Amino acid sequence: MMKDDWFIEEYKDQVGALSFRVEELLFEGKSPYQDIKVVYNPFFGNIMLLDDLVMLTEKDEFFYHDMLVHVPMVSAANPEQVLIIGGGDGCSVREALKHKSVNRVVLCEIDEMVINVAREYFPGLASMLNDQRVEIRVGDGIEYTKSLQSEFDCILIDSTDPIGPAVGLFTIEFYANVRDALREGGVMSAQTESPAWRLEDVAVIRSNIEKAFGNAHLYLCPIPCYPSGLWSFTLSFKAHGKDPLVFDMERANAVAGDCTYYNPEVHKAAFALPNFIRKAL
Ligand code: AG3
Repeated sequence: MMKDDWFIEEYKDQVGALSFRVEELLFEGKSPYQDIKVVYNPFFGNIMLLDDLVMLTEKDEFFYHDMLVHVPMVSAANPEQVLIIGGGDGCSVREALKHKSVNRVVLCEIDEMVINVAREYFPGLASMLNDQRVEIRVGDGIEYTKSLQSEFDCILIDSTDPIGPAVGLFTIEFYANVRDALREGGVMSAQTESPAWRLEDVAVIRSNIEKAFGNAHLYLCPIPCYPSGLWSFTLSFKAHGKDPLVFDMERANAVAGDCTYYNPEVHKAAFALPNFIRKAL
């Protein structure tokens, strides 16, 4: 919500909030799925809010997108075809295309307005949406994945929180379809919420992923602009018995040269889990 010239994202049960001073409200619109706002803050730059939840800021979107994308990409055997569910802002597309092996990226975003707003208010972040290797599908990622069979090397679930239209993106059925949509050697990574403030939810989501894949490796990253500042992702392999700490070092080093957050050491360290999280999983 907005209060005076502050944007406030209230935390669960309204015990606290994350807030930014808003110098200017640049855009406000209602799509069939959500309320979309773009606000400007002199430190963070343009900020995208969906239903009054922070999705990204120009200044620090790199934490999230580097870790959502590069960890699975260097873990996949040979990522040529990439599917991104959600991610209409284009940042995950941009990161995926940093990998030389990629020849096709399908972006399946349910809300066309997110894509249009990204193009207009975040042109620097969204520019790779125009790359010729990118196929944009405006539609429901749940329905789309149902129709796929062994097609992608890497699938990235760049979703909003598990509310509204995104609830279905956190179910065993959906993750099982994602698994079927992967080729041999394929890998999935999903954003899986804050273990600091929604630990029970994180545990349920991770367990859903494990039920579908037979393996689910939680990893962490600080995200200063999301509630609590601590975020989780979950990596799963189509194949069984894979070690998440074994990945293509050469490709990891190569892409790290072009990253603000990601490097191979950060990749390994991200899988180290604090005791309270270990205990909950
Ligand atoms: N995906 C949203 C992650 C969840 C943020 N949650 C929150 N602020 N309560 C971000 C999409 C960016 N590509």
